[in-house]
Amino acid sequence: MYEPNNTSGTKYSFGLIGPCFSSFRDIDATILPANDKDWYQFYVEDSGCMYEYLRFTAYLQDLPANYNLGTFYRCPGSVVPEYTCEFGSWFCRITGSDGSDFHGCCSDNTGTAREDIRAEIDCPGTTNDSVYIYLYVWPGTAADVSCDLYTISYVVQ
Ligand SMILES: [Ca+2]
Ligand SMILES: [Ca+2]
Ligand SMILES: [Ca+2]
Repeated sequence: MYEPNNTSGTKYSFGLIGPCFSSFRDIDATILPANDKDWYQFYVEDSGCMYEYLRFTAYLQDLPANYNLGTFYRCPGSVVPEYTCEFGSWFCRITGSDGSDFHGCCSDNTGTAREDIRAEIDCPGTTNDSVYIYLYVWPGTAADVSCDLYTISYVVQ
């Protein structure tokens, strides 16, 4: 139901999340056919009742093969976000389908191990911490493919 979403430009958009309450969601989808990639996006609006930063947690689990998770953050305008990468995730930057940079946290454990990411995200120079969040799932190799579902669970606080 989320396809086609193989690039940052054709991501599936969930639209607006929040404001002012914790938000949870599960996404169940497949990596199929081989080399499928899945992009999702949503927008978190800061209407003044958020903390000084946005805390975002995502888990990619129930993996039938070696899949990996990236989460990328974009502040309004061209402001580059400041953020941490926790739960064993690492700072990563990739070039999107429109040629622009995506800054975020990635996790690429081996085998069918789950991928966990937590980030505290700040848009510097403004008290408005509204942020676009992108989720990116990609397979380790072309052999990492299955008709069984993976699950992304995420929490915005
Ligand atoms: Ca897919
Ligand atoms: Ca896809
Ligand atoms: Ca993995």
